[in-house]
Amino acid sequence: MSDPNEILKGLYDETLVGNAPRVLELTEEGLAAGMEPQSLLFEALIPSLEEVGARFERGDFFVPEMLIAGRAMAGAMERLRPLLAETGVETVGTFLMGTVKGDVHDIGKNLVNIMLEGAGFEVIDLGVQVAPEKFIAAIEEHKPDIVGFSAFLTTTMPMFKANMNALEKAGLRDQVIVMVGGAPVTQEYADAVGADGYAADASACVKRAKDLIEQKRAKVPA
Ligand code: B12
Repeated sequence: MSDPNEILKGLYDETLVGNAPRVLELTEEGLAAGMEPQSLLFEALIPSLEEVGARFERGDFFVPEMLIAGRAMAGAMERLRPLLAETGVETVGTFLMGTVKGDVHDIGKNLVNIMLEGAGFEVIDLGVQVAPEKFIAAIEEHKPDIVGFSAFLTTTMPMFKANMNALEKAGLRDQVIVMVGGAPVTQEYADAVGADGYAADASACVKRAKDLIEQKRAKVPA
């Protein structure tokens, strides 16, 4: 198969049913046909996962379906990662990232990481279910420019506030820029917890992260 539209449709359909081997094959076929990695991601893989979420909401899909679709997408992401994150770019800053405690969703976070790496950030990923103490220890160790908290559940979003409190308590709040994000997060929520920045998607996150670093560097004399 080498027709781009058929490849995109195939990727969408096979991600929806969680056929990981076929998703990987189609990803290879798309790349071999000269398609852009971004096109595979934004025109097929992400819309498919959005449909998975919609079906879950309607009660047509359950957790296992969500899980296998997520795995199928993650397999393709592994293949696309080095292509999306072009190397050789000067380091813009250090970004420490993690999914908050109680939350295992990591596809959105991983996508943000890939885009940040591609834009020249050094990314330190703490993984999922990251407790406030772990964020604090990692900030003390790595001294990042930015820490990012990712949450995909309305029930885990309050962990942002818990993390902010832990930062205050450790005396680190002024030393690091805080960004928050994840499917249910809004600018209003980010403001309410006192974060410095929010972004709805990976490319907006890269832009906002760069702006926040520039603003901070402009304030602090070198
Ligand atoms: C795949 C998936 C799963 C997989 C996760 C696999 C994995 N490794 O991530 C599994 C099956 C494990 C899962 C489990 C659950 N899930 Co789930 N899951 C999803 C699904 C279908 C896709 C999520 C996803 O990866 N989307 C793709 C990415 C690319 O999303 P994105 O939002 O566009 O990401 C961008 C932004 O959010 C932003 N961003 C992300 N992180 C950050 C961080 C920062 C700092 C910034 C600035 C930006 C940023 O940039 C990203 C890239 O552009 C969503 C549905 C949906 N539409 O979101 C439900 C969804 C998130 N899950 C949901 C639920 C309810 C659950 C469960 C509670 C189900 C259950 N009963 O067990 C459990 C919870 C487990 C837990 N404790 O965490 C609900 C949440 C509802 C709510 N209001 O809280 C959703 C919305 C489904 C629904 N419509 O009901 N899930």
